[in-house]
Amino acid sequence: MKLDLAIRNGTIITAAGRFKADVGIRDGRIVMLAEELSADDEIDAAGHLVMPGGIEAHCHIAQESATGLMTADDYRSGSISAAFGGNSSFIPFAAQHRHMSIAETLDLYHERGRASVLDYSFHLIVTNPDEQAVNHDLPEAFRQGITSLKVFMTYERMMITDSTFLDVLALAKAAGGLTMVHAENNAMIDWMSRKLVQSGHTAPRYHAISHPAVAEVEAINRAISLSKLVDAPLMIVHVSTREGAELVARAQAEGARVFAETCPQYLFLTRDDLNRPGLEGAKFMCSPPPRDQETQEILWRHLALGTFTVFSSDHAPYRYDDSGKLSNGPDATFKQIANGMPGLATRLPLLFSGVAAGRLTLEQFVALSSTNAARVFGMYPRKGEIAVGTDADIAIWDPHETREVRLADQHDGMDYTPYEGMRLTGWPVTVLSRGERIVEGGRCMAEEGRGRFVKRGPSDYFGRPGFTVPEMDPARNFGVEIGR
Ligand code: DUC
Ligand code: ZN
Ligand code: ZN
Repeated sequence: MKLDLAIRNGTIITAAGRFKADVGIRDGRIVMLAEELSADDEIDAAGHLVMPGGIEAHCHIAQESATGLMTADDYRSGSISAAFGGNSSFIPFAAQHRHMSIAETLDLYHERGRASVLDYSFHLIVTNPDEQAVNHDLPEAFRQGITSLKVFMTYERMMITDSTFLDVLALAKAAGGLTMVHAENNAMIDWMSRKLVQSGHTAPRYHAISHPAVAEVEAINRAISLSKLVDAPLMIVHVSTREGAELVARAQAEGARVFAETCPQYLFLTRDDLNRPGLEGAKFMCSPPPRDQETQEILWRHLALGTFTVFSSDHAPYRYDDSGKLSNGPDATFKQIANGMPGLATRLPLLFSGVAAGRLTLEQFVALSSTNAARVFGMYPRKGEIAVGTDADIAIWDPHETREVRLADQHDGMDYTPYEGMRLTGWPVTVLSRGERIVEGGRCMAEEGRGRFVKRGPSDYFGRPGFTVPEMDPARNFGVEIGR
């Protein structure tokens, strides 16, 4: 068979194992895995690792915050930055604000997504799950291949009640999808914040204090309990605490379809990073906030144990200027400063440092960076796998290259990186999307708009049987529709 491209002499790593083979690509897909392939166009991957391109499953691109601040990245710059970071596709959020219908929200983000160089989908943030949404708009979104939703348990302008959370969980379950949740107790944060601000504690470092670990732990416990009641799958995003991870692990051991994500900021930063002069600490403000070194160690362990299904950047880019962090001026309190930090390009090199340090195997790296996201978000095996028939979405890594993270090397719209100066070993050298080189030799070769919307299917729940609450037996009572 005539090939368009052959990747020669590399070591292929998948979530299931590793082997030496060449990769034959034709019409954007992998068509052969064999020894000694040849093509007119070849990439020599000797000494390099050939892995599924990363799938960034949590990032905020061309998204207005609840207070109207626009992120510093649109789909062009965001996707290019992600490509430099070893990603071949990404799933940003399409965020409903309360004055918008779901249909309007999706139209808006489909328009924004057109600029992407990566293949993309959206998780739909739902802030107003009224009758029209639950009975019509959300089922329609699932039909269009948007099979994951996100809800908030905090932020007055975004949060939903526990009761509507149950509606969303049951609905997503019936459609074979997945509900994601930002789990923090709103009242605890609000109460802490008021006390701090009233007593003049307004600097960025008080942001971390106003989001205590217990606020996350309480909300994770509640979210898991709600998902158990209706036996519905749940993904807890950006878990930052030891007890939070332990609640997830326990629910998984019970068979519940509970999944979780953690992010680089919880492994590489601590609350001390917020403690800088003036408003400088705002660069490290995100919710939930970074914790401490002991927690970092425990979260690394839960990554290796499989408690976390995905490792995402939570790229939420607000510049350190008046378009972002400083939009409320130099005297802003921590409550008036946008939450979030960049990380599209650094997520995978940071995670790879865990391989170099012996914390993770290469196979775990692939699972956490790509394959698991493809599975749980309904894109597998087309994405996230190296096998005959899959999209040729491939990242070729040099596991020995050591580089320092520097703002000057970033391609996003930001004016800082929280990881400035970190020396990391292991970097992507060539990234392919559907067989096309999108990054090579430090250059982006992709044309704006080449990315395609990926129509996703049902989630793969990793064989978890679910968790049935006896009182909620749908055969005997008025239960929410919970077909398996
Ligand atoms: N939650 C996120 O998922 N990202 C940024 C800020 C937030 O609260
Ligand atoms: Zn969140
Ligand atoms: Zn986020």
